[in-house]
Amino acid sequence: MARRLSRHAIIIPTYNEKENIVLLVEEIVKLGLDSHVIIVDDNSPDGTGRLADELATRHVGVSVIHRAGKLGLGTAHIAGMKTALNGGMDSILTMDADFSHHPRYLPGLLAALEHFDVVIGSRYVPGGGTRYCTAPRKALSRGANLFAHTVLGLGAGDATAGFRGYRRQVLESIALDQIVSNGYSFLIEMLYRCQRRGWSVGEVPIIFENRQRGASKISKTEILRAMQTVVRLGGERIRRQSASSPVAPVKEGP
Ligand SMILES: Nc1nc2c(ncn2[C@@H]2O[C@H](COP(=O)(O)OP(=O)(O)O)[C@@H](O)[C@H]2O)c(=O)[nH]1
Ligand SMILES: [Mg+2]
Repeated sequence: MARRLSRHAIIIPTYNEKENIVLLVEEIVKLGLDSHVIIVDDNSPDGTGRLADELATRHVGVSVIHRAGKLGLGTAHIAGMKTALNGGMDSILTMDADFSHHPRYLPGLLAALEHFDVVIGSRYVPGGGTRYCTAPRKALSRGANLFAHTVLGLGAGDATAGFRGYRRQVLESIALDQIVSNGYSFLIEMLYRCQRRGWSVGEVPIIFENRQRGASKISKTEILRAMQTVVRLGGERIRRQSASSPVAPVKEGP
């Protein structure tokens, strides 16, 4: 029987999420999971960091990492991951603060982590989907996934989702400091590195609901950077493949 994972970290990066953070964390706490919430706030001008501190005072299972300014989604995830690893957590989950990744899916993600090394809360498996998303937003997500599948050979249906769980061994196997992508391309690069290391990836269907409160931080620059990342990793992949065998394609190793 699979080992029960006893201690989980839930990392929530925040930038101007004052309308969401308290509601979200209170809802997570109510679930009564054996988990510790780590909020990574980048000195949000709207005071999210102060609200996060109040949550940490109210709940022992909540802590906050404060960073000096908007340093990006990728490094926020990494900061949370390092804290979770240092704290001895068995599994590390990541989710957005805006309820697009609803806490109701957390138990399912944790259950799936008993069978897979990495799990994704996925829009693009049977039973998954999106709600209240605009056509351009849907097209962007579909396009980014298509690009990541074709160029990087990523197997997961939803390679750009930030709703994930990793077993601690997975994160220990990846040189987090060497990940150069920040922002949204970080999510693609992480998945690429997990797949290359041979870790198993499972997907749990979720309905991704576009945020009802606060504003999205995704920008045109971020989208461009994500495309550049896929091209860079695609080049790395081709170089690895041609170096490993001139005759036949070889399965990618760690
Ligand atoms: N700490 C931190 N959090 C960020 C940053 N950029 C975005 N976020 C958070 O990351 C999550 C995803 O961002 P969001 O704007 O919802 O992106 P979208 O869902 O793709 O539109 C949210 O919880 C944001 O508050 C950042 O630079 N630093
Ligand atoms: Mg969002």
